[in-house]
Amino acid sequence: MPLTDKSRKRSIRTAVTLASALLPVLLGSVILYLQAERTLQQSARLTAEEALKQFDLMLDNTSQAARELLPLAGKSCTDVELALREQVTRRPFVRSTNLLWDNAIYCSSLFGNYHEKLTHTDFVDNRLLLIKGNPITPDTALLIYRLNVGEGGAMSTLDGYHLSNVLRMIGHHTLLILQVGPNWLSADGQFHEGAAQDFPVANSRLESSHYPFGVKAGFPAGETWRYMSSEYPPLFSLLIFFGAASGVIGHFLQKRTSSPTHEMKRALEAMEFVPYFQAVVHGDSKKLSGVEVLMRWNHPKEGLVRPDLFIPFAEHTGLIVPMTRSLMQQTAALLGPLSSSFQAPFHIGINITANHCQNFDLVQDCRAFLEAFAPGSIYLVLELTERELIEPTALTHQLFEQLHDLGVKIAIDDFGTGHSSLGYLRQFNVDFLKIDQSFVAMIGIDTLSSHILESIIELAAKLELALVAEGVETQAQSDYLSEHNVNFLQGYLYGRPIPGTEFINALSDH
Ligand code: G
Ligand code: G
Ligand code: MN
Repeated sequence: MPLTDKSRKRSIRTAVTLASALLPVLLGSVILYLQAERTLQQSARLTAEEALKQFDLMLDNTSQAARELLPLAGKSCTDVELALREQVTRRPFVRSTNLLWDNAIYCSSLFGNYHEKLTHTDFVDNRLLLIKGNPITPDTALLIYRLNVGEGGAMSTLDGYHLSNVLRMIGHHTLLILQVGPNWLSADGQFHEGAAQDFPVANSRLESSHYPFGVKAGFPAGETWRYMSSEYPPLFSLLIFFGAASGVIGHFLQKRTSSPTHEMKRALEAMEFVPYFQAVVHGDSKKLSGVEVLMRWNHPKEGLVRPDLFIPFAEHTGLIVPMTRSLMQQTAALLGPLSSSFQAPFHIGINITANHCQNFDLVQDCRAFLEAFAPGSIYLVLELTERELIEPTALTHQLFEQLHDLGVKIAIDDFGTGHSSLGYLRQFNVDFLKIDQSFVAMIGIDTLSSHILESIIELAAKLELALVAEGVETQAQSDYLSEHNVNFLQGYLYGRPIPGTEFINALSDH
């Protein structure tokens, strides 16, 4: 393949292989990450629900004490002191009970007859208050439940120790806090003022429907990755396996798709094989007599590729046939519209190979080609190289007959380098001999080559075949060939092979 920059191709291929390996791993990781987030979200919610239920139960029990004591509010402390203590003993979470009158405690389970103005009056929903501690245990948070009727009231307090225990035990791996109005309690038993911040991962907040408090559950930053690394190693191994498999598949698929045949078929469909035109001039007047169509591969990455690099392969695979067809169609589309302005029949040379002579498709291709031109405005010349001669069979005999009937001319290309016999030249109805460039290059340099050249010229004259000299580069060669009556000249001296549009511009300039 004509691939000049192999290392770049290889690095692209490596990149594609890597991408096909990484893609499943990355996609899978994203899915696992989302799954882990979902799992943590559910876990946080369940934990919050569990804690809420537990706190509701504890408050049910505690509030019951206040409810039972409320009718005693206003009564003499000495008479009801025992009832207050009984509630404390009977109820597991109740630490103390109090009776109130006119927003002041007048009776307490701890001190009996006692007087203290209430310092906190900002109970949430008039019922619940979380405080940092009281004068007896200033560092243990307390949750106070209060009931009021008129001036009388009853309070029961719940020890923060029990609350933080619940937060710790239910929370386990989950971070959990209890929020009561503007204050909150963390699992370490610490009292905090202000609203608690949201947790970085899977934050979940629930409010009790019975009491004015809420709980918040969640996880510290980075928990999703920690969870994945502890729970998903088997899935990760599977992902890596899939990644490796997909990488291997990607690698082989690429190898397949970049096979030369595939690449050339792609190029054919993409119309990357384009015609270049090289002028052929009359030997005497040096006026333009026609062109030879030379194929070029306009490769998107490799640039312009010379035919010697891909034609042998195209011949080997038989792709040369559709490639030449495309070349003929493009040439017809370019030159056809100009044909009415051609004065003498314009020679258009197309190179064909033995592949073209295996069936009659070539006749159809030539007919379609000729139809694109004004009648009689061109000679279509098929150039057959002498390097590999076409075997004369019944089929080829018929084929060349039909081509002849169509008015198609035949040229033997690279003449002098092979060994075509007179019988061969006659059998294929040859019209032109194209003298190989190697003989032209030796004019005035090598006497033996000059002799061969002269014999070719004589032979052509005897057989009444027109002669074309190829590879004319110097004025001396041109003069020599004109003196020897060579009919047509082709070479850099008159013009290099140029793209279609350029050739048309040059044509219309003349
Ligand atoms: O165009 P360039 O100068 O590179 O030509 C190199 C060789 O490729 C020449 O031998 C020429 O005959 C051959 N070649 C160019 N175009 C075609 C084509 O369309 N078909 C075939 N079979 N050979 C071609
Ligand atoms: O089909 P054929 O093998 O005749 O193709 C002609 C070949 O000769 C093409 O490769 C074309 O580019 C090349 N060519 C045409 N004119 C000249 C020239 O003057 N000098 C040299 N060196 N090559 C030429
Ligand atoms: Mn040729």
